[in-house]
Parts: sequence; C-alpha cells; structure tokens
Amino acid sequence: MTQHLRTQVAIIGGGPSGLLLGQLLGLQGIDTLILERQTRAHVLSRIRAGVLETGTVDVLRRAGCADRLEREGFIHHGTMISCDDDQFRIDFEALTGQSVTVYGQTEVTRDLYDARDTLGHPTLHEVGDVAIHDVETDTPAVHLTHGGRKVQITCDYVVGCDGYHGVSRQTIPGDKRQEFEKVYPFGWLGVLSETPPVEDELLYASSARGFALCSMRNENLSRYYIQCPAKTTAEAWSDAAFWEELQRRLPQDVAARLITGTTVEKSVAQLRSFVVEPMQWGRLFLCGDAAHIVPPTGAKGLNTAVGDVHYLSDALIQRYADGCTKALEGYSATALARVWKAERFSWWMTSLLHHVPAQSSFDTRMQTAEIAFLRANRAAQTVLAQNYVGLPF
Ligand code: FAS
Ligand code: PHB
Repeated sequence: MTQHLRTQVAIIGGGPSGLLLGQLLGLQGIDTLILERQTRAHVLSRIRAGVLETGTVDVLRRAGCADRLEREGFIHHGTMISCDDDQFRIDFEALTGQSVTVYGQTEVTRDLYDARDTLGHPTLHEVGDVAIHDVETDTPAVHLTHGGRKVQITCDYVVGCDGYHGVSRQTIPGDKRQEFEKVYPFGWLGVLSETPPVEDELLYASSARGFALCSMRNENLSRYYIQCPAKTTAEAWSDAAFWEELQRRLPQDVAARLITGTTVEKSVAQLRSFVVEPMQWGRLFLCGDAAHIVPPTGAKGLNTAVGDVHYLSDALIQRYADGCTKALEGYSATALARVWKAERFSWWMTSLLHHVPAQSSFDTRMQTAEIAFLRANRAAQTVLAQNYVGLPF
C-alpha cells in the first residue's frame, strides 16, 4: 500500500540547511515537507560548528529562531593566532566593525526543530530509499519508505539539504555536473570537555608539531581540536595523550593555563574542500553540504550553508508571491559566487596553519613568513577579518 502525499517544496535532510529553509518558507505560508534519514535525537547528538557569522545571526533572527542564541551566545570581537610561542590578535571590531557569535550548531539545530514544532509543518524521520524523480518536469516527485510503507510525494520543487553523503547531488546527471575536490592529508581530532575555556576568545595555533584550535561552547564547556593523521581514530587517543599533544602545540603561557579534564565527546573529522556545479538542475536545488564542503579552519561550513538558504528562500518566496522565477533561475550562479569565496578562505586558513606531513623546509618558511606578515600588516589582517566575520550576501 503506497501513501501519496503532496507539498509545495520537498526538502531532503533535516540538518540546519533543511530546517532553516523550511522555517523561512513556512513563515511565508509555503508548504514544506522535510525528509530526514536519522532520528531527531541522532541529528541533535552531532557536535559540529561553533562560530556564526553576523549574516547567519541575521537570517536566524529573520526566521524567528535567534532568541536563545541572543541570550546564550557569546559575542567575539576578535580571535587569537599563535605561531609556536608567539601570539597576536585579529581585532574584528576595529578592522570591520563586526563580530561573530559563538553558539554551537547543535543548539542552532535544536532551536530550528523547536520552531518547526511551533510552525506545525511535517517532518518525516527515519526515512529510507529516498529517490528523486522528474526534476526536469513541472511535477517532480520524491519516492521513499517510511514506517515500513512506500511513500510517494508530488511537489513543485525538491531541495537537497542532505549533506555530502546524501542522494540529491547524484540526481544531477553525471555528464551535466562538475565536481571540484581537494582532500587534505590530515584530519581534526576534536574533544568537548566540561572545563573552562583556556582563553576568552578562540586561539588558532600553528606549530611545528601541527595545528591546534582552542574554542568553546560556554564558560564551562570547551571545544579543542588538534590536527591529526588522516587515518587516526578517536579511540586511538586517550584523554591524557590528547591534552599532552594540545599543550605542546600552544604557546607556553597558554599551555600552562590549560585546564584539562575528562572529555565528554571525542571525534575525528576528515578535511576536504569540495564544490559541485551547478547547484540546481530543473526543479532540484542544492543547499549546504549537499553542494559544498570546506575544511572547518575558517568556520565557514554552516555559515555558507546559511548563505545558500538565504538566496534560495528569497527566490522561492518571490516565485510563490508573484510567479517571477528570475531569482530561482539564477540561484546556482548567485550561491556559487559566495561559495567559492568561502572555499578560498577556508583553503587559505588551512594551508597557512597546518603542517603537511611531508612539506619542504621552504614551504615551512613560506608559512612562517605569511604569518609574520599577517602579524604586522593591517591590510592583511583586514582581509582575514572580513572573511571571518562573513562576506555580504
Ligand atoms: P548536514 O550534513 O548537517 O545535514 C544533512 C542531513 O541530511 C543530515 O541530518 C542527514 O542525516 C540527512 N540525510 C543525508 N542523506 C539523506 C537521505 N538520503 N535522506 C534523508 N536525509 C538524509 N562547520 C563549521 O563551520 N565548523 C566546524 O567546526 C565544523 N565541524 C564539522 C565536523 C564534522 C564531522 C562535519 C561532518 C561537518 C562539520 N562542519 C563544520 C560543517 C557542518 O557544520 C556543515 O556545514 C553543516 O552541518 C551543514 O549543514 P547541512 O547542509 O544541513 O548538512
Ligand atoms: C568550533 O568551535 O567547533 C569551531 C570554531 C571555529 C572553527 C572550527 C570549529 O574554525
């Protein structure tokens, strides 16, 4: 027995991209149906991004989902950068007049789910066998299984918000899509610890032993990362080994102040840069990690996803308001213009601060010289600050 459903916009993926798109469209009376492979609890168990650009906060405010963020988020007016024992600050406020907000992606996703509950639009969790059909017609469809039944959804548009491993990108014919990828020869080993952050702001540390990042979620929950070999597993690292390696990559005065403790989460993220072109095909549109991936060094993953949702939601709202499809037809070009700038910045920050295992002594000198130039040059610091706080939509 097949269940037949109808909606205006079918959204595949109930992560931040899908939930935010559903919220912005729903507030304008546009029907959406979100299809999520995992349980809600599983989605909310993920520990990912931590830094929100100014523009991201503005979009969340427009979506009516920024109340808790404004109460509990931490405004950061700058960030620290260190090279071995030397450190300096990039003053976002002085250089750009803007700041960033530290507020975990997990909390953003929780707020978006709560908002969807209030909106009352449907989300199907634990769906399977999602397949997208007829996107080159005016009547696209999504077929899936849910609760042991076959489900067929007819809709006006399909939006793939299903991340890097989702199905939507593959729906664009192989000879019509172009993929750009760089896989980095290292990963990030990240921990959450119920300890006070070592600094009031983030610290991006470059050292001969490799990269480290000191971040946080609140005054008693810290987020730390160290660059690790690509094939490392979290299980291979004891807490003691992690803390010792982190301290060896930080300036000595910072390492001396580090408060260690039992980690409550430990995971390894592989690092890659990836973009697919185009980000639309017929009545299928891609948002977020379904279309692009960045190494987390520049804190651009979630923020670039929000940029896509900003453009696509505006285009769909216009189409349903007055039938004009001009912005919809131009979505991919508009979104990619901002995506590639985020890709460049993320690649640049990653190349600057990480030591590739087999890099030459000349490459190491180039990194040292670039960090020294950044330390001393206001124009160079302004370029980093403008990209970090977020380029305009
Ligand atoms: P997501 O991957 O978050 O969500 C996609 C959703 O689609 C998932 O819930 C998935 O279950 C679902 N899905 C997949 N296939 C499906 C199917 N066939 N049918 C139905 N549903 C399906 N960014 C930062 O800025 N800073 C960071 O520190 C950072 N750390 C990260 C660490 C890891 C391990 C990962 C994977 C990413 C990290 N990111 C980070 C990037 C991350 O934050 C993404 O940019 C963000 O999750 C993008 O959100 P979505 O586009 O919604 O994709
Ligand atoms: C985090 O807090 O998880 C975080 C912050 C900044 C980054 C990456 C991750 O660049």
